[in-house]
Amino acid sequence: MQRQVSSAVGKAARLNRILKNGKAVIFAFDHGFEHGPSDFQPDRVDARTIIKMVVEANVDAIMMNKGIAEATWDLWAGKVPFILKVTGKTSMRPPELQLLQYKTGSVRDAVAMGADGVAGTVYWGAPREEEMAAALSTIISECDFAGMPSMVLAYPRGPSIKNHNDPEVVRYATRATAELGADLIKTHYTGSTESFREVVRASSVPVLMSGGTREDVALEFLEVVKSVMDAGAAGVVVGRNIFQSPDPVLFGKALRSIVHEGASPGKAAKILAEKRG
Ligand code: FBP
Repeated sequence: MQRQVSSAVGKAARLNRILKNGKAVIFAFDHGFEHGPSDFQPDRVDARTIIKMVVEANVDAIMMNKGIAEATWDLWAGKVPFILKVTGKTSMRPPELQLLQYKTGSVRDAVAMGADGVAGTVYWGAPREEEMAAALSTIISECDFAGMPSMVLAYPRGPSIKNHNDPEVVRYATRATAELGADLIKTHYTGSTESFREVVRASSVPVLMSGGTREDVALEFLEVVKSVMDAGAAGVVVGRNIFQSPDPVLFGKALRSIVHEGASPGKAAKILAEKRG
């Protein structure tokens, strides 16, 4: 085996903490910033309530902003890998600025916090795409230097994007992200196993599916998760479908059964009916 320099070792060690046998269920928890506290049920608006649940569900990593990570560190540190989100935007901004993410943290913060990864969003196709792509390019370089995995949320979004689930635009967005040098890519479902397989094939690095708004019928979401896993995805990055579900602990476990054990959606759905003591 060839000797590796320290930053390559650091990146491999951290990536192996996030991806177990190359797969992961990552919990996305940046909604308090991107959408506001109205995304959370009233009895779950305290971030600690949800973090406790997803730690119990044994998710493979949690992606969140700096302040929430600092306020909850005692619940997850040393138990669940942490990915620091370093870009964002609020939904309060004027409509013409909704397609722009700005910097909310740094790779230095991630190193200081013992993070296992850094995440940021690019809206491919947005009028100010170049600012977001340039910011992510710098973040990726800093991550490479620090031995820190980078995960890019590759979202096609802009005036010429009619449908952000269109297989061809998703495939273009993920390929452009891979060309920037991201280690992990999070993107939208394209509607079928066959089309998502083409997204995975064109991306060269692990691709994970982004959850989206909560499906009322849990089985339908679990079927989508199975579809992307069959397409060769490395897993899922899910927020609302977990934290808005009747039982986030069981929902997290159901997702893990598909991603890590290849369970059928029907078998995973049975987990949701289990009673917890
Ligand atoms: P969800 O699974 O809840 O969609 O979370 C994934 C995510 O990318 C979050 O990280 C982010 O806050 C949100 O979706 C963005 O949603 P949108 O921009 O579509 O409102």
